[in-house]
Amino acid sequence: MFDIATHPISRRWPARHPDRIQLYSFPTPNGVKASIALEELGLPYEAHRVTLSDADVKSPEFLSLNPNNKIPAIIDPDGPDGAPLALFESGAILIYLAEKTGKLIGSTAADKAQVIQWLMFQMGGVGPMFGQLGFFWKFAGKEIEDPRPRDRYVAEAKRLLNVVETALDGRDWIAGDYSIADIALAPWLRSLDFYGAREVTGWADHPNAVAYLERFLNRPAVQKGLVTPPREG
Ligand SMILES: N[C@@H](CCC(=O)N[C@@H](CS)C(=O)NCC(=O)O)C(=O)O
Repeated sequence: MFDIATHPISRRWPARHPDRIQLYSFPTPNGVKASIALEELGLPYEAHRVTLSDADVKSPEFLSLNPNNKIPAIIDPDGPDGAPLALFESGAILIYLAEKTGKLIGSTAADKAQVIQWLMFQMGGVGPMFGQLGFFWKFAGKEIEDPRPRDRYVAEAKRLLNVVETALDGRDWIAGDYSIADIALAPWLRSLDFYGAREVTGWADHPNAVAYLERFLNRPAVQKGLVTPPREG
């Protein structure tokens, strides 16, 4: 059992409201999953900005919470059996928060299995592949002359986009009802715009996905979660 006040993370990012869930994050597609879920579920929380710079994510204080040096991470002071719980990996955080509240994770065992299926599809497929696409299309990897890595991730992103497009036929949300699977998936669909990769992946030719993202972005909790914690300030 630990105390938020004495946890090493608090040396750098002290809690003003230690009774609330502490969120350590930055508004990237993975980071906003946690803030959007907290907003959607109405859980009181305090957000700390941990940038992607080594000075933050590789600081001893942050590594004490996530040895994998990636945002998001949380501490729930009121975890299972009332003991504090520290957690990293956005998918694990989404499942934990949904189970804590009994919301956004399906109401039957079959629904829950579908939600987890699409959540894993995002965690193991869309996130890593779109992330690599971003690297090879927009960031440092675009200077690499060999076109094969770029082509590979463009093709994989297109393939995944088609899976999403087909799955959304006749449904508003990826697993049926709105769930943590949407909170995981939609921010990554949004990232194609940030990567300047809408055209190359044929985004506009996927009307179900386009309407889905708009539906998601219209939710007030999503709008709040997308800017929490603020990038600057
Ligand atoms: N599988 C992890 C991935 C998290 C992740 O990639 N976070 C990125 C920002 S989107 C990060 O913190 N990068 C900093 C670094 O790698 O140094 C999750 O879903 O939580």
